[in-house]
Amino acid sequence: MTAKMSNNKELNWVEKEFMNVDIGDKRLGKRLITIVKHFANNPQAQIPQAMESFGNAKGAYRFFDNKKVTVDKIINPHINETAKRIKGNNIVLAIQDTTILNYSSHLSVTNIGPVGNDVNRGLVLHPTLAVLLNSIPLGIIDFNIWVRKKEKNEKDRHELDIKEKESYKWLNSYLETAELEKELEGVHFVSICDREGDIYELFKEAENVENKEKMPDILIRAAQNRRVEHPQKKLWEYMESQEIAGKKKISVPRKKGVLGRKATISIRYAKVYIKAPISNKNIKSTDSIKLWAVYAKEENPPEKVEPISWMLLTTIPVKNLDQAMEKIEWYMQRWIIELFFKLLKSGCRVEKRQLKDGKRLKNCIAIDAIIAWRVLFLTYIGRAIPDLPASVIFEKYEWEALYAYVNTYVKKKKKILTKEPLLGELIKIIAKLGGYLDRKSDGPPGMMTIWEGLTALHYITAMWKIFNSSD
Ligand SMILES: [Mn+2]
Repeated sequence: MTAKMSNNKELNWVEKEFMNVDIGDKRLGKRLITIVKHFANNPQAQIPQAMESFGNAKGAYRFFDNKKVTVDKIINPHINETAKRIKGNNIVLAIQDTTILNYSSHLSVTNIGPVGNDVNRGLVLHPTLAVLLNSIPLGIIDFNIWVRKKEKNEKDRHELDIKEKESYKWLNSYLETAELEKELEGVHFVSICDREGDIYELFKEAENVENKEKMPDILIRAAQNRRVEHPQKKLWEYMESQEIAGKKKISVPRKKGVLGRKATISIRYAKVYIKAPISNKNIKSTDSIKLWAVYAKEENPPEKVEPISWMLLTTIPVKNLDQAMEKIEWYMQRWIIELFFKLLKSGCRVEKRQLKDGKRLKNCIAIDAIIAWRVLFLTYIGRAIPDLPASVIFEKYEWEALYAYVNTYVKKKKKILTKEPLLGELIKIIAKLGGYLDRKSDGPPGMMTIWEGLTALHYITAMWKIFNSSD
């Protein structure tokens, strides 16, 4: 970046997002903003290329290695800004999940640990995203990344307190979400977990009982056929015995080589009393926990397709078919966090980061996570509220530059932009720069085309600023 460009008075989103950064040293805060800006402009690139100069690249490496720099200090300004974005909303989904970052192919990386099997080494990442009911991801509200210790054997694991187990991550995210809820009046969170989050201790924490402070609700896909206080004795048997309340058509998103499709599901729901597991000696409670179960099952799946069969458990009362369907829709929003992981891996290529130490990698991944969130945010806000004025998200010089480029270079017309464009329109043009074709049959632009388009926008804007700089 030239001196001229950094003198520009208009703040871009990075400066706003990191307005209150505090790493204990002003220069480190400034350095962080420089790194985020460069990563945002060229997310696919390796550090030396993204940083655009040898000095900046060296600065980035020093930053990642600095003792004062931690993942929390990098991510906290973003969490605070996310909290501001959450304010004013009523129900917000707090979607948590785990992904493994595999660094086995990088030899001699220090401070990483076992992942998956005995051969693979890497880091474990467990973030929580705040997502609105219309799918807009407002940001990260909790972010944990760690080195896994060698797993204890199955028998010893049973003896452990939940706090000693890796599965505590689900509870930890839930409790952090509860803390945030206290700070945000009028906001209510629903913590969403996949099957791995089917943990009795989490139910206990979230349970609604009298004389207990209202906590965030949970919506979890069950994995275990738990004992229940009903004649059928087990959760699945109990729910199978319920009458089908109705059938609905849902869209199943595309997944690893399997195309997206429409599926008809039958829906059952019921109040359920879950018994405490007997195998765990650390759980003393003998009382059952009251939850609601929503059981969605695909009755006639197409051939060679894994049929949908979701057993959802929630603390939210489900008393009719609409409420049951609503919980299924909320659970399906969990897909957003899978997209977030995809952006981190194929967009930011976090597993290709050439850093020789786990601590440095963690700091770098915290930045990549904010970049990935931003692209996801633009993708969904462009779809959900396309009629917003563009200035809500973009700076004036960005759309001026974009329109000047598209009108004179792409369309070969000297049309001058007279008024501010709408957000949806602007995002579509950005996506076109990234290869989006915008044919009648195409859906709204996807995150990867927006991602590519943003990189192009950066170069267009940089040139525009050079030619229009007044000093
Ligand atoms: Mn998972």
